[in-house]
Amino acid sequence: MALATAAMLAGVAMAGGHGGAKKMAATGPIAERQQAMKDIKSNFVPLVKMVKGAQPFDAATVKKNAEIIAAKLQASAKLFPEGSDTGDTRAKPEIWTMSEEFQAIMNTAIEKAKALANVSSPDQLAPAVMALGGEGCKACHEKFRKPKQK
Ligand code: ASC
Repeated sequence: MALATAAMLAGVAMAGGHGGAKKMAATGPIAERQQAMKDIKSNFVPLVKMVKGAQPFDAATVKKNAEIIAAKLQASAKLFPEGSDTGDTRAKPEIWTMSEEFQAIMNTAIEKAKALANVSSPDQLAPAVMALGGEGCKACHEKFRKPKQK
């Protein structure tokens, strides 16, 4: 558990590095889901900092951020319509060819976000953050997101 936690938190820290140059504002499901993922990330990062001890534990912030994450995951589940696999997107075709598995991971992520919202003590935080980041974010990205192109 300790090693897995450290590895995942390192991954999250690295994942925090992207952003950089702003692209032109776009519309449609691709842009909408990308914005949702950014919002999910910005709400997740403070909770990772709490796990690391870089920010004090605060149950109200955990609840608020996790509820936003759950709502944005629920919204994003509907932002992968047929035909939104081409253009400026790293979405893999498997999202549509294995859509049941994709939706199942989405549902797991939503479930884990809701569980995270119910965390009321510091000792519950790390496992709940790990479950969302690992079984939700990371599991889906590894299976259904293309690597970054240089
Ligand atoms: C993040 C981010 C992800 C997840 C993942 C969790 O902050 O951008 O994709 O956390 O790294 O393992």
